[in-house]
Amino acid sequence: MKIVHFSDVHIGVENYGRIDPDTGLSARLADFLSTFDEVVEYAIGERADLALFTGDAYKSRNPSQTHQREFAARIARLTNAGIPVFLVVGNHDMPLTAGPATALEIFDTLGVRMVHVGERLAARVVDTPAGSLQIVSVPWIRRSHFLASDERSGLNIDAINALIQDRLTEGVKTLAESLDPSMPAVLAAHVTVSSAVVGGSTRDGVRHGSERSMMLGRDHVLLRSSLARPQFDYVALGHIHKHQVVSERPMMAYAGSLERVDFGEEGDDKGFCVVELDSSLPAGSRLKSFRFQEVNARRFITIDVRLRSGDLDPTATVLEEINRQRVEGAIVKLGIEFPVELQGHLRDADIRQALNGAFYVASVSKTPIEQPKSRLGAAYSKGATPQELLRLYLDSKNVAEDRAAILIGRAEELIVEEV
Ligand SMILES: [Mn+2]
Repeated sequence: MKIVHFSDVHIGVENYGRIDPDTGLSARLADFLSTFDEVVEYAIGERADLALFTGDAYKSRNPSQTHQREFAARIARLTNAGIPVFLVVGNHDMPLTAGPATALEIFDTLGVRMVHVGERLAARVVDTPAGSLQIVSVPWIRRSHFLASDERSGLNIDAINALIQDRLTEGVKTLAESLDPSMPAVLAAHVTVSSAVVGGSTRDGVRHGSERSMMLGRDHVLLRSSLARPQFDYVALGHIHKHQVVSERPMMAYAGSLERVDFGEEGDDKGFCVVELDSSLPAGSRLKSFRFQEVNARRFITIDVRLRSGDLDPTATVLEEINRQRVEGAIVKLGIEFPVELQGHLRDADIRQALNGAFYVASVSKTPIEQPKSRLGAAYSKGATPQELLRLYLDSKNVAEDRAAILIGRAEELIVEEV
């Protein structure tokens, strides 16, 4: 049984893109739809038995009609090819209050054949071309939906989250134990798992990801052990945009988002998971293969150039750095740091031209940097000891040698005390 697990499609994210004057649509919409198309084409081409979506179809909980049409068109391509689809409701698909519809329940309302919506914590059996599969769904949980107001009264957010975490853990355990061990079973959840790396990583190692900026408030977090029940042959996760395998027994993975939302995801691979189960094996051991299939997501590139004083052609140095990167078709951020003496020596038109092939130039920043003015500065940057720095300072102030010796002696006492 072949399962294509994808997640966090987020149709409607339109930053870093221009509006096409002919269609009135953002050029970024085409990006998000085209990676989604890659998933659909893969599933059809490889004759997948199930397309499993772990939440966040849209950016907005009130997606535009265009966004809904494009999402539905791709779901229809899957089902028309005979591939059943399971959709877990994510936080972006869900209204803030309990009354309004979720962005996905229209499929249930219309009774669309072969489309199943996991809008609550529940287990159900889905028929696939390779036989039946049990799916336990854990949609996003909103405090106000999940707990009655009297249960929440008097509790702070941490206590409410703890209650939700306990309930979900207990609920998953009960559902897992109720499963038929003779039939394959997967868990499909839109949730943060405590050991997951939340952010993407940039080249400088700073972690900050779009999922963090797209998540509002403080959310409940489940322990890996809450989901890693032995009854599951695979645990499909959504919500965190960075693809990652959270555990291997049972195999538990975030598919990750299909497109990068911001520069925090510059270094992250984007794609979806392909999971094969062998239904003939015993419960919890049916995973035959797992792999990550990359998609052709729009690239984000940060170019940092630090010019040195005495550079005779700083523009050429910047262009060289730009040309070393693959800016063609990318969303680019350029940062130039230059010594103040080079102020006014950069040819902006040439730099703009070098960025012409980029899909979108997010920013070009030019920051003048002060040069070290004294010997102190030069020594400091070399990692001199505090004693050496003090010696330099006293020399620069022309302090008499005998007085300098006393001051250095006192300083050493203080430094030793501090250490
Ligand atoms: Mn989410």
